[in-house]
Amino acid sequence: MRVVTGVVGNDIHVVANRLIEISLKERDFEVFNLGVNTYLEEFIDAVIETDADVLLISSLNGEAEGWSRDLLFLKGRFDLDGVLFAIGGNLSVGEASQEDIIPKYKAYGYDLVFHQVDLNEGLDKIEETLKKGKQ
Ligand code: B12
Repeated sequence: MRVVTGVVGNDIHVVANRLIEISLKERDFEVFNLGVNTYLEEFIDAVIETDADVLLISSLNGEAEGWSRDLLFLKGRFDLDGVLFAIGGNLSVGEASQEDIIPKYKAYGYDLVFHQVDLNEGLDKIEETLKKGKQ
């Protein structure tokens, strides 16, 4: 399975990004890591070019909330129905509950949303969803 990953927007928190790459490789994913400071359009280009099964975006400083508003528009322009869209990290600027954050990001077009969730718990859920097939 192929995964495109990276940190969205002008976010330079790199440590999680490195850990995610290592953890995905340990789980036998083929990883295309775009690193920090990556714009949504670049993620979509990479998903198309690599024919990825999963797009896994991180946001640590909370900027994802702004950038993600274009996701549905970009998904509408390309045939990305088979791709699993996941996002995780700190998904708000300041404090916010999972009850507020999860529906908001699902409305942006993500299939799986992990706000302040342990990385391995999230990766387990991604693998489980891929096994079951995206609904
Ligand atoms: C180190 C650090 C920095 C360093 C970054 C150095 C670097 N190049 O990486 C420096 C000092 C540069 C920095 C700058 C800033 N930072 Co900073 N930083 C941190 C700090 C202390 C640690 C981050 C870290 O590396 N943690 C270790 C990794 C392993 O953990 P993690 O990042 O949390 O990632 C884990 C999870 O989030 C999760 N995860 C991440 N992505 C995904 C995806 C999925 C799918 C899943 C399931 C899980 C998952 O798994 C990861 C691994 O366990 C945190 C506070 C903290 N204690 O967490 C603040 C923090 C992230 N920073 C913060 C802020 C605000 C900033 C600045 C805006 C500060 C400023 N005013 O300038 C700038 C932003 C710069 C930018 N353009 O992005 C805030 C963000 C708050 C928010 N979201 O509302 C935090 C939380 C501090 C705080 N409490 O206010 N920062």
